[in-house]
Amino acid sequence: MTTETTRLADMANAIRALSMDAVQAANSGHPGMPMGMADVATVLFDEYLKFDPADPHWDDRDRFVLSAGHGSMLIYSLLHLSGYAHPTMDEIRNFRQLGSPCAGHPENFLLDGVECTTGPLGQGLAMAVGMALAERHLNAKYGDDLVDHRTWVIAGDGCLMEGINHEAVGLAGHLGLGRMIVLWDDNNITIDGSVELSSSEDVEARYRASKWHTVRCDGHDPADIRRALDEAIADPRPSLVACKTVIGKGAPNKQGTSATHGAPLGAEEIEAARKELGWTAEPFVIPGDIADAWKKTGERGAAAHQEWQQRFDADEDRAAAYTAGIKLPGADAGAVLQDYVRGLAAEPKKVATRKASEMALGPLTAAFPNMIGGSADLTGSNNTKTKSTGPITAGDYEGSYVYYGIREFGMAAAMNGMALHGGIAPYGGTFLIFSDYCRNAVRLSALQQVGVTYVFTHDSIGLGEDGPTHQPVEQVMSLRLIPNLNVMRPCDTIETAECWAIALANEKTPSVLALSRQNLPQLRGEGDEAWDAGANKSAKGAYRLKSAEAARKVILIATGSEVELACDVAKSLEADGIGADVISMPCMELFEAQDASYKEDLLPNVAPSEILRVSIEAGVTLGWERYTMANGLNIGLDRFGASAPAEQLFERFGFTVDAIVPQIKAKLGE
Ligand SMILES: Cc1ncc(C[n+]2csc(CCOP(=O)(O)OP(=O)(O)O)c2C)c(N)n1
Ligand SMILES: [Mg+2]
Repeated sequence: MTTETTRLADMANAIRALSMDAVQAANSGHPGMPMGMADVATVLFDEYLKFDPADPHWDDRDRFVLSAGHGSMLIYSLLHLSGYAHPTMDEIRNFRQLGSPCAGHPENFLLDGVECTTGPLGQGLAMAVGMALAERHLNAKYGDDLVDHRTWVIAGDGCLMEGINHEAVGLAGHLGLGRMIVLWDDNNITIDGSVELSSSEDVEARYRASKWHTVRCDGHDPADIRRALDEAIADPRPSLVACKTVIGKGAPNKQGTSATHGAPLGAEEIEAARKELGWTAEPFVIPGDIADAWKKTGERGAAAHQEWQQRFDADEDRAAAYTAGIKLPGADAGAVLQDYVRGLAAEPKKVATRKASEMALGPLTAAFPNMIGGSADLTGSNNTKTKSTGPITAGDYEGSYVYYGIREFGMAAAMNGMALHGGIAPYGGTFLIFSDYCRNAVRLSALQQVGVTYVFTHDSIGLGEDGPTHQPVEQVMSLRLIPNLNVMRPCDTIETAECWAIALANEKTPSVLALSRQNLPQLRGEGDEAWDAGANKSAKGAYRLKSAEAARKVILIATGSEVELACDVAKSLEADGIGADVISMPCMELFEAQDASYKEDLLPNVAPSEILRVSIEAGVTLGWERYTMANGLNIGLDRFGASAPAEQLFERFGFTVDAIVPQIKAKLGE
């Protein structure tokens, strides 16, 4: 072996040793994948990846995504060995233990260098599509001098088998994202055993059919890996590099079998592997010359980083334009909407909240060119496109609207990738009912703390004739179950604008806007003539829209399209001398975050016999008891809808003054 081959083999074996020892110490984890892909990852980091451990946030770094997140010890080893401040060796020793940033699967919020949270197979690769798209978009705007990086992915058989892979690959191929390169750990093994048990697919043919370039290599031969990577870089299409590997490579008795996938190798096999690899160092000790080799690898990118900084500094105007252009809207969104909202106060508009969203997006997308919108083939229904948002195409990445096609999951994951890349505020639409198609990506938005805005329209039986397959019943409430997700269901034009301002202001919390298909009257306006961001009532999650006139006996709590109904119910009750507050609650999560006195003011803690609390929402009632309490009244829909015009459905399912008022009176004993 040449010294160069020995150097690379030693470096790869350091990954193998750390991986098997950390998994053994934790008595849980996945040694097979890191051991199998150690050689490929070593070549990638040593010669190809543009990165600088001294500044993990350097904008023009290559993005590296470990889509096969179960192989987390691979990325922890790479980060540690190449000189990132974290993880430290102690943190690796505490792999999978409470307090260690070396979590079971890589979490973007725990470690610099972990670009996204992976583990749910397929989504890392799909997020990488968004990262690669963000790079091309910013490159089109600011040029090669400032934006010129690649997106590298390590993916396993599982990532390529998942349905989302089809969506991601289709989108990347269509958009010609040639700077995305997927290194497939083609080891022919999954948990159950051989891939042949479950798949006969010609993966490469599928990729080629989707306008990808494919190439194969021996994943244990550095020269062959280099050849394939060079070919992938040279090809203008996105590339799939099928790296033929042996899972668990180096463990003499278990390698090549699913036994190495997700269990410690055991003391005996680790002993045998140490012999096989010629690795004599103690667990968690890296011999000096190998540590030095890795350190050099980590220092390689400093020069490129410096050159980038010089280019950045050389042109002040360009640097300023870039810095301003990648700044997220944040709290400025409220200011941008001010004149628009004041205009609504002066001149109310009766429109669907999906239309109100489009109206708010008008000034927002004009003011913030880095808002990248899109829809999963429902642009005209989701009202997500504005005059300012031209399409992004393979020939022109400068636009700011993505035609995602019928790829809800792919869209949501790509939006996560764009947000994680940085410099972009993504939003995208589909019907609320199909939020279930992309739900795990919505969950990952929340877990990863990224500011993605989901424009989910057609939010109830109010969509009418399309029927129960399309009518959300449980979706709004079930989205509320996801931590760190603001689920907002505005009732009119002004609340919709307020919700947009909230969504953009919360850069670490994603938002769902649940919007109506049907027109809704504008209930707000009075007192909003001088609206500004500080007057955003929706920001408290709930507020009193109307106060009881007669002695208060009822508090009506409603969201979205049912706030109008709550107002009508209140009017009817007042006519009979029963005082009723109406509380609009566009966002439960934000209301929960308010202090006790604000909550107590809205929902005083008195017995239902004194003040009855009633919720009205055209969806499942489960969960509303939190606000209406044991003896409250919950008006909702605990069954599937039906196919008919919306007005008939609201009538049929009891969302009328005539149906609700008697129930309230009965509860009050009147
Ligand atoms: C969406 C999803 N489904 C199932 C799993 C559980 N899981 C983790 S790894 C794995 C097998 C993956 O096989 P492969 O990608 O070939 O990994 P290898 O065994 O080669 O390391 C499965 C089913 C998961 N993490 N995500
Ligand atoms: Mg596999």
